[in-house]
Amino acid sequence: MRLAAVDLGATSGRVMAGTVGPGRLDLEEVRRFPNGGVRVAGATGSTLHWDVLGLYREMLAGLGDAGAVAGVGIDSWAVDYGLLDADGRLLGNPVHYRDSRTAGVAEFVHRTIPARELFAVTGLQELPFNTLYQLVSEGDRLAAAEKMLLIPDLLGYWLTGSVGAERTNASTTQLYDVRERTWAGDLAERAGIPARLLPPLREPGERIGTLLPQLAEELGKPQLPVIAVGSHDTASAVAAVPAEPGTNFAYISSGTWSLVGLELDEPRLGAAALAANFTNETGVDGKIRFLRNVMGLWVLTETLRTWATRGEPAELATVLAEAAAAPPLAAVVDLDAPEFLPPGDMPARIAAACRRTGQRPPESRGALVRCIVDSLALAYRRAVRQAAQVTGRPVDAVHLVGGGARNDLLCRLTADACGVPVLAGPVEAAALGNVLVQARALGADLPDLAAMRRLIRETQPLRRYVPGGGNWAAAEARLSGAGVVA
Ligand code: LRH
Repeated sequence: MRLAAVDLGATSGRVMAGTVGPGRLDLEEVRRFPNGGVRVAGATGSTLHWDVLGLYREMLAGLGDAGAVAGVGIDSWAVDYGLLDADGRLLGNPVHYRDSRTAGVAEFVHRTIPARELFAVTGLQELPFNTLYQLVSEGDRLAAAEKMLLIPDLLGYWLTGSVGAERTNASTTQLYDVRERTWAGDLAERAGIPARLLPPLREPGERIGTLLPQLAEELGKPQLPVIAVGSHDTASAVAAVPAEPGTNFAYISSGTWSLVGLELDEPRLGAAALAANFTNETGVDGKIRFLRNVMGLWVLTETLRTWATRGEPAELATVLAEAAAAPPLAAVVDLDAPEFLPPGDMPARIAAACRRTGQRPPESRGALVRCIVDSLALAYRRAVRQAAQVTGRPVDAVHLVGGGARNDLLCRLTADACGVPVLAGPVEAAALGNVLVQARALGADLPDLAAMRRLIRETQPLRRYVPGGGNWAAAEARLSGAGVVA
């Protein structure tokens, strides 16, 4: 069975064709295209948007190139959305979660709904860009809106004309009641968000519809079913973690963001989870993704972009090789600090963070990249340990999936920092999870997550890293500036 997976990340999107059969799972890249923010100046300051129509065009081109497929599923980064009016027209261009429009909004909302209450209902990590805060920042514009569609649901709507909200992504909005498994409509209304905006929920594996006749004709794909998958890319990626049943594993979905945590059957909504700022997102088959958002490879990508705009471009492979040769743990920064969230000059921000904590800023490119990768591994260590602590579940191995699994230095340092073996791969976990959920919906013999994961283990190349050394505990202490002589 051949299926098309549309997988949209914050820095690149792709259309993949996956072939699934007994003991068989192949993925072929049909089309890859860049994605990112588009800054548009306005009378009251600039706004960082997504080019959602550009993504739609690329998706269609990719579907055209994919040839004969039995289904299509779409997953993307979470939290962002388009608003539709009563006639189903898009109201304005979707805004990027890294835009500054949500500055101070969380604090404003907490005056009406305390953070503790928000967490008790939604189980979500406090992030300034949660959909709840983004919607509140729309102000009066919400009056004109009839429905809010998350990005994959919006693209699915354009393909089929069917309005809905796929559950895994809905669970990232901070408007979803994680215990009741429904929208938290009352909570939305109290925050000033009309509950009518929240579309009916749909499950991963549900059929959204078939291609609208005009598109079906344009693409030469009559009656092509569009299937809801784990439309949150992280939900799809976690579904594709090749864990063996019965093992105590943590996962790291490592891309623009790094999502670090455990798979649970029930949410953790207690004080310890709140204090550790963990999230309880919903996974495929009703699992809970108990995880923390760690800033991720974004800081490295943005560093390369900064160098390129200065006319000093660098190849990723070259700077990673220099980083591997640079002294370990010479300087580390807290990548979760808010200053690393917006686009900008990361090398300058890293240097400032080093100075603030009494460390000497990296002096070469290799040292700077080493600082980023060391800091990322350190953030993984903290999140893995906290997840184990808060849940009382030991972690015996870490599965690292997504683009980061390609980064040998990162995988090695993650094993060192976490002190347990790291299994790296698959790189295209989100697309594979997308394909597998579609395949099951269309009748493949993949009854549960264990069967999907077995197929990944049997078919995808994985690499194993055993922990080496490094004084990670001391490095961790340095993040706060403790114990350092400047
Ligand atoms: C990763 C991701 C993550 C979200 C962020 C906005 O792509 O979906 O899980 O928190 O983007």
